[in-house]
Amino acid sequence: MPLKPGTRLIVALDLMDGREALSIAEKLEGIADAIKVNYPLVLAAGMGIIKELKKHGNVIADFKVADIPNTNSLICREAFMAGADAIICHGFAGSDSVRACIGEAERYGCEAYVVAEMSHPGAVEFLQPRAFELVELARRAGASGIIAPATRPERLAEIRRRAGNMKILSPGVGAQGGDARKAIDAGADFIIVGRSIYEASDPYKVAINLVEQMRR
Ligand code: O7M
Repeated sequence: MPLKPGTRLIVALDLMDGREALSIAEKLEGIADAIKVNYPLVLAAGMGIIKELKKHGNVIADFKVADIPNTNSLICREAFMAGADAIICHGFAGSDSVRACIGEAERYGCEAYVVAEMSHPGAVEFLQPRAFELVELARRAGASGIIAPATRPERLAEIRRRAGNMKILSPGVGAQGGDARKAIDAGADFIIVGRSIYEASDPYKVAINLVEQMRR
């Protein structure tokens, strides 16, 4: 199902234990607009975890796909067949590689998102100087949205101006120092939050608090 802004919260479950991930997903049902799975969880628990998590909401497969078009297609197909609603790919591999992901997404009635600029400090070395071009590449290829950093709200705002109708998913809130409200004010449609939710003694409380900050 396409991602629609409800609470605007996407929870990143970067856990190494499938049962723990499922237990948190269950607690957050209805609060998170989607659950994001990345390699740590899939490598530890297997691709079957995607179907299990789907019982509690939309699942985004954050495999940051960055290969030749044929390999990208094969990876996306596996993710969608496993039940993912969306895939995340890198744009730096080029427009043909991105189009391969979008093509598979369309075939399965799913979505593809492209990383424009990452949230960590090292992103300024290679990604940031080309981020606006990556936004343009994603827009032209027909991506559903892009990834832009909550850790740099001023960059997020610049990227929003260039993103047209594309949705912006913004990681970096909490553990990486970004702020939910500032990310939304800068133009993010969704925030992606991992550690500050799944490492909390009460993940529900932290999640609700973030959602309230974004509503204010
Ligand atoms: O809140 P955290 O820092 O524990 O987790 C953030 C999540 O977002 C984690 O799953 C990262 O892999 C992901 N992420 C970033 O932190 N920075 C990025 O630039 C991009 C992503 C991401 O989700 O890309 C799709």
